[in-house]
Amino acid sequence: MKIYLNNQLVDSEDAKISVFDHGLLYGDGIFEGIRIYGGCIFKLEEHLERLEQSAKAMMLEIPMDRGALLSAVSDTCRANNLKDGYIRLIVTRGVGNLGLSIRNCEQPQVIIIADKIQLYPQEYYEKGLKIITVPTRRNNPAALPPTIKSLNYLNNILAKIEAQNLGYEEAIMLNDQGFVSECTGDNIFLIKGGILYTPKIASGSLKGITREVVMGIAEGLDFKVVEADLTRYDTWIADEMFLTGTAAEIIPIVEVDGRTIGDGLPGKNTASFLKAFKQKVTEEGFHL
Ligand code: PXG
Repeated sequence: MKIYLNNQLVDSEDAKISVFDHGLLYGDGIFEGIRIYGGCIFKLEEHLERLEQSAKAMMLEIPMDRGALLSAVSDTCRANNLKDGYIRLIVTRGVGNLGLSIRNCEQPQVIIIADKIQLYPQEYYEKGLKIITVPTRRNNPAALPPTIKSLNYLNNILAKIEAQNLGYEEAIMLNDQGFVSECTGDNIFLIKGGILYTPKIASGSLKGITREVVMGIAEGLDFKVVEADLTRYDTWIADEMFLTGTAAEIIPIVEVDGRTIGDGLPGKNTASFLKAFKQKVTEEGFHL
């Protein structure tokens, strides 16, 4: 496998970075998870835009412009003959000394991995997923904006550990006001009375690219979309519920905190959203 590292494609055994990289020492870096479907990179421009915004927010200078990043991502896919899979684009603060200051980190590192995707078990899509609210709250945006897709995922990992300790695979995270924010690696949607609801970004969620795509699909399916302050109660009484993310695409939720959602089976509307999404990924994208 070829890895993109510092302007070149190297063998994975040679793709090594320094132990003094602040990405490792402090989680000081950013990333994007991107899908490639049938040789088309899905929403590449949107992912690059979010990466640039994450960089700007943490005063990290990506040493490449949009065009160079786009070429590097597609070159890495081509070098690995990857037509369907997962692309991990990472920018770290780079090598510095043992201190938090970013001033001595002179060269941010750009790393691109293009590999096969580890898909979620088919069972999740057929039977739906049961999830649970966990005590760990989503980062307060005033402390660490969840809109920055940083290498610092400990908040989400702690929530995932709590869910797994309780026998669940995914967790609902609330914000510090008690409103629903997101899951550990996916955005949340629910359908109630023919309206599609999702937590506001201000609730402390990532501005998911799949979330945006789903909101676009809703228009075509004649669903009104409302970004709202949602409570646990709102999720319990939903007619349908699903999660969205680059890896997950759209996963139906059939139980929250022991409460059955709808009739306990993946919802019909959820299936329509997934069908429309699948269609989009084959029709739209950046051709290699
Ligand atoms: N919230 C969080 C916290 C995420 O990490 C999403 C929502 C969904 O965003 P997108 O833009 O993907 O629709 C994410 C995305 C991984 C992996 O390898 C994680 C994500 C995406 C792809 C892979 O764990 N998280």
